Amino acid sequence: MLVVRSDDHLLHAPAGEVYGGRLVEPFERPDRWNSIVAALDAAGFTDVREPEPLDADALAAVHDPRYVDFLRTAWDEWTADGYDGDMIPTCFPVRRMQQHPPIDIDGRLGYYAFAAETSITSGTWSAALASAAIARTAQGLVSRGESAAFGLCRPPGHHAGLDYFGGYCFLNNAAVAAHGFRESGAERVAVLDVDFHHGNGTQDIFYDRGDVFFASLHGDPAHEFPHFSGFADETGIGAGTGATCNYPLPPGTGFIEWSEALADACARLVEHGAEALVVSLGVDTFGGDPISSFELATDDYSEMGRSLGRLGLPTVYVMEGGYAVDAIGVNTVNVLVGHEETSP
Ligand code: FKS
Ligand code: ZN
Repeated sequence: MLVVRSDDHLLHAPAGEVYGGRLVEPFERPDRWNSIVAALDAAGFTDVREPEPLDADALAAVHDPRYVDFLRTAWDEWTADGYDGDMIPTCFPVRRMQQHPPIDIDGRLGYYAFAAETSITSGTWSAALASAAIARTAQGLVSRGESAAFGLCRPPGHHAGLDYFGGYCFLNNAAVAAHGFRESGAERVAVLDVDFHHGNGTQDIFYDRGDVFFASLHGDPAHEFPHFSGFADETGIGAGTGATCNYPLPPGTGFIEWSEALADACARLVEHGAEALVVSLGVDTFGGDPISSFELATDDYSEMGRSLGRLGLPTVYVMEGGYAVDAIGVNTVNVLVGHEETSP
């Protein structure tokens, strides 16, 4: 399987993450990438590509252009205001407040954020842009005939919505790939999100579209981040009615129960007539993950990959979460190897 990756991820390295009332070392940090690259190298994934620059309309298709402009200029505006720390949102437009982006950068930061654990730094825009370009490049390679490709995206993307960031995500890499498949001629596309956390951003972007089916298996939002999205009764609206499918699962979920949900999601995406597949691949479902509560084991990821490969669809994997840094490499690679074992 082809791998697309870039050193530009290093440009996004926030100093801290607001967690438990403290500023801690971010869970989503650059050495995650190294763990995955080491495991890819060890497993012989030697066909490695750099991302091609993203065409101008690729982001506008899945994000509000004003939000993209905000991300592009945020750091310069922040430093022009005299701040020298990372950008951490602190004031949000909740119920009954005005839903308009103000002029002040501190206000716009809160307006475009849905959570405060995620900082914007001097290099965040460049890293996020490279990450989206990785997803788009991987999709392009698959649309031109590769059966599958892995985009080692960092920062991740599935929490980034039409016009908001949070949950370590800025640009929605999976959405860029899914829309790319549509542009390249697939009539119907599926995004399958196996990260521990609900892919609220991807759901948001495609909620009213019938051409992109979205299914997510995740920790029940009654107990887990992102807290306000990912319940079973969220099923799409308008033309997208029935094209969103959520599987909230309880803390402690192991591979047997998880696999039942996966089988259902796979049946649904096949029923939907998907011609191409984007997998939001997070491995924070691992039992040893420090911020999640599922109990998957390293071998389970091989079986997961075999199930996904059996779908026989042109497939782009985009990296999402996973924080047990020593294990995320082998867990990720096991999915890709499993896929190759069963895909035609
Ligand atoms: C736990 C606090 C959780 C934020 C978790 C963000 C998860 C991000 C992710 C992504 F794939 F996007 F990276 N804080 N008590 O893993 O879904
Ligand atoms: Zn996650």
